[in-house]
Amino acid sequence: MKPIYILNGPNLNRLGKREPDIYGTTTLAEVEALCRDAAGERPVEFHQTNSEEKLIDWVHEAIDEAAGIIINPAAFTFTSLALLDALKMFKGPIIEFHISNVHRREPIYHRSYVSMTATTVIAGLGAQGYATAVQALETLIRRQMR
Ligand code: DHK
Repeated sequence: MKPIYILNGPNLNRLGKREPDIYGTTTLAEVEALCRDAAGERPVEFHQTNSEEKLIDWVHEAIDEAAGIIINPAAFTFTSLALLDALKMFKGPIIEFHISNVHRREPIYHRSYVSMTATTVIAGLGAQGYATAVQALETLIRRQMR
């Protein structure tokens, strides 16, 4: 069974301490455990990086290995054409995930490059929402949606 890739961008390593009024108190390690539990038998590749280059390298790895991608690009959502170009190469379903409802925040968070290629966007469910995203991705995979 091909794995799902769950990729997290900059500053998400600080989850739990970072602006808890926005991102809550769940740590990234707890998020990873949530995802693995929700995935059941489906193998999970779970990564976080503050480097745009490394995030793109993991997308390239997913292009060859993954059944689907959940990506929280964090700030790179709104800035990275390179990340958009990499994600466009992926043939399977992509869920763009944000802990917060980015559309209810400052305007700088309203225009996502990643949304131009994502199959669907989940935003505002909080960190617990990663489990929902894993379940949703499994459905997209089984329905062979892109
Ligand atoms: C996380 C970030 O780090 C921000 O740059 C985004 C996103 C929101 C989130 O809600 O997960 O704007």
